Amino acid sequence: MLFGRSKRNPIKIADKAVVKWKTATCGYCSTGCSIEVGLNDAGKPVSSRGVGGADVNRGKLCLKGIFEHELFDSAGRGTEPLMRGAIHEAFQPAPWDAALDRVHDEIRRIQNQHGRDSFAIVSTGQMLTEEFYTLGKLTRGLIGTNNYDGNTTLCMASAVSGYKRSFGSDGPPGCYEDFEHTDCLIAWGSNLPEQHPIIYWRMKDAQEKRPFPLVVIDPRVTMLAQNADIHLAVTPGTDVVLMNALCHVIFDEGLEDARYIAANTNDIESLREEVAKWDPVRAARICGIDEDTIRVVARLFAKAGAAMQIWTMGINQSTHGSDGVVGINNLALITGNIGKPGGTSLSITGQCNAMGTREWSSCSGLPNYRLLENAQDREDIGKFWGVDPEFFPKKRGMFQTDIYRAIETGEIKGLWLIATNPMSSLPNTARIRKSMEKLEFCAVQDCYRDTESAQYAHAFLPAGTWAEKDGVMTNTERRVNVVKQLTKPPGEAKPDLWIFNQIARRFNKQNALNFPDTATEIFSEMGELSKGRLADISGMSHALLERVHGVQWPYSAEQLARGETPPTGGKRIYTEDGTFRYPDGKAKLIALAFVDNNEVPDEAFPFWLNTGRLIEHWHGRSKTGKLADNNKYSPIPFIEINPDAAHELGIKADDYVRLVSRRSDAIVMAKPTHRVPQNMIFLPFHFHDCANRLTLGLLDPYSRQPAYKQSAIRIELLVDQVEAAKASMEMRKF
Ligand SMILES: Nc1nc2c(c(=O)[nH]1)N[C@H]1C(S)=C(S)[C@@H](COP(=O)(O)OP(=O)(O)OC[C@H]3O[C@@H](n4cnc5c(=O)[nH]c(N)nc54)[C@H](O)[C@@H]3O)O[C@H]1N2
Ligand SMILES: Nc1nc2c(c(=O)[nH]1)N[C@H]1C(S)=C(S)[C@@H](COP(=O)(O)OP(=O)(O)OC[C@H]3O[C@@H](n4cnc5c(=O)[nH]c(N)nc54)[C@H](O)[C@@H]3O)O[C@H]1N2
Ligand code: SF4
Ligand SMILES: [Mo]
Repeated sequence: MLFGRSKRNPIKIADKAVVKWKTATCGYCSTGCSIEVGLNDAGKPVSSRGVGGADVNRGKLCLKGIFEHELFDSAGRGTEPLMRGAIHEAFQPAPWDAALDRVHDEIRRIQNQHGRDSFAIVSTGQMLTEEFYTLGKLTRGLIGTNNYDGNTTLCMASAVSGYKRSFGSDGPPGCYEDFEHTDCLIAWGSNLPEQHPIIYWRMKDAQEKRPFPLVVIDPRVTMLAQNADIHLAVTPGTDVVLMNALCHVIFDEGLEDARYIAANTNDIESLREEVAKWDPVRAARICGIDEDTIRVVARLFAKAGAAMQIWTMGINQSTHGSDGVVGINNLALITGNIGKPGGTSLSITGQCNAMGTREWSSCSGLPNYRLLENAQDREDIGKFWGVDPEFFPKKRGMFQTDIYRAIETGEIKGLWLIATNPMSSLPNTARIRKSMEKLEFCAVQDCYRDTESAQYAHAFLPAGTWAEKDGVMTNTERRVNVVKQLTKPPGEAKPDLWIFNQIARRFNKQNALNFPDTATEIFSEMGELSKGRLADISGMSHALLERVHGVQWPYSAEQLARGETPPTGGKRIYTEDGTFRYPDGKAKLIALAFVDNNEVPDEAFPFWLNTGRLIEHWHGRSKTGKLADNNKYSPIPFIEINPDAAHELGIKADDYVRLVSRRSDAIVMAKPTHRVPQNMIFLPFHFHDCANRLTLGLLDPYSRQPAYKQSAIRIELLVDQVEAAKASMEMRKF
């Protein structure tokens, strides 16, 4: 008798009747996977698959990329401009010209009445680079407000600030290929298998071929921690103490790379002096990692031929986010692990184009890492754009988190939100709601009209998303990838570039500045501006990027002329002595004092509230909440809670509970799991009006990034489970 496979019906994959495959780059996370989207004979996108020949993903896609084509006609898309007089009134459809005139007129009215910085613009890491560049030109060159920032303040700001403090410039030095060369990997506050599944696969694949130890530092037993050789469940918010203790052991045991330090760094003495105070015995009491483990990890890291560190939000989203990044860079610098194969400090970025906005949006400065504080940079860009350099501010304006405080105080009266949803993503929602209600005018430009923030808009501008547009994105490893339009935005919705150009026309009455219509023209303008700079892209073109599935910057016109094939661009930066971006070419070692300023659990609020992500969802779920294939995995808000803690509180699996913080409350389902320690819960922040009702969000002093992962709460079991279920349903929205 035959059992098993031969007796079962073979799996049948529905024939989607694809007649043509077109390439794009995934628009969710910063991994930068190359996708092929299948179109049927009516030209409708019906299927997605990974591109085999693409170096990043080598044929693979994750749960989000594989269903990405479904979002083109998903529910809730914005299909026509909408306007209203006040936010309690109903929206009325409006012609584009009327909506665009209104945005222009309100910006100028508010600026004329209250000063040019009283209107703020908050952008994103989720548009295409040519769109960022155009918005930057419009804002810096014509509108002239200095209060212009991106949601990257919630995400990558600490990495940017830490890279600048250590190396003199932003720009991640390593690449994915480093996994293939490393002898030791430390991952700080990063859950790769869920948040960057294909980077994880690259890491795992490399590790299987050439084993190296993986050390994971995360208070949760994440999926990555389950795969670790050593897991350090650090006390939340104390990574800097652990970093100092690792440095302490390295110096104490003479494991540092003295040659590298002498040739490439300044200020070793002040670092030595600070870390001398952090012997593992003292550090253990604060960071919760025992002294022997600290010594083992320090030796493992320092003795490895090439050692690599990666990190994500467990470090950046903290009151010591910028210091945490500097601490990682300190460890890399004292062991000579920058710019060499397998030796790097690689920030894993967040949104698909978090890098593109850093390079080109002018949010914190001027294009291609130029600074408002630098007279030559202002001069150069002024000349190139045809703007009087005196029109530019001489230092950067407010960060997104400070813009909201300035709305509270009345300093800022108007706001244009582009591809970001602060009512869901900023900490302490009640406080954000008050600010949104106070605005004299708010424009929301989004591809979905049903976002929480659109409820506070006076004008809604419907935008295209992802492969409804043309342009490039830069991924975690500085690889510039191209997206080509596969389908048109729904209804009257328009690509963001079109919207910016239309608004620019209204400000650009004398035609002093040039705003090209197509992404390819803009890309060549950017190439001009990048010549000879750190992020040189002058050798790239859309056609080349499409053909080879992305090139890493720098890739200059000279490199192109030399004719390397296939062009790989700059795999690593800072590969030679003296190439850091401080004037003397050296990096800075920076002493890090530990300031214990978090809201910590106490008797009234005895649990740490840790917030983060799930593989199947994207942020506020404006996209994944509408796609059944994603949403089915976690349609309602829930917490991970330790089974012992649940037992003590009388909570059973799947009971609804009320979470209470000093700010507000939220109702969620309890899922007991040993992933979290007894004094912590983990709450995914994807659900409507939930996690950020509770968070405090203290800010990092350098990056102004909120500490989303350290707040204190208490948990109440709800007696009436039926009522509780209803209340929780309110939070699912989609
Ligand atoms: N599926 C999916 N993927 C995504 C996203 C998404 O929404 N969904 N978003 C993208 C974006 S924009 C970003 S920024 C990235 C985020 O990617 P990740 O940072 O990997 O994701 P998070 O879940 O926010 O947080 C990572 C880990 O930080 C840990 N952590 C909390 N506190 C501390 C601490 O004090 N120290 C340390 N060392 N660790 C701590 C948490 O326990 C958590 O496991 O993901 C990107 N990829
Ligand atoms: N509690 C807690 N809060 C957090 C975090 C956390 O870990 N915990 N993480 C923080 C981080 S790292 C991030 S990055 C932020 C993300 O915060 P948000 O930026 O607010 O998150 P999204 O939901 O991705 O919002 C993007 C919006 O842009 C729209 N959009 C997408 N593509 C396009 C496009 O091409 N054009 C236009 N015009 N619109 C588009 C989407 O529909 C969506 O409404 O959340 C932060 N908030
Ligand atoms: S890993 Fe990131 S870029 Fe790749 S398919 Fe998944 S969401 Fe898209
Ligand atoms: Mo992010």
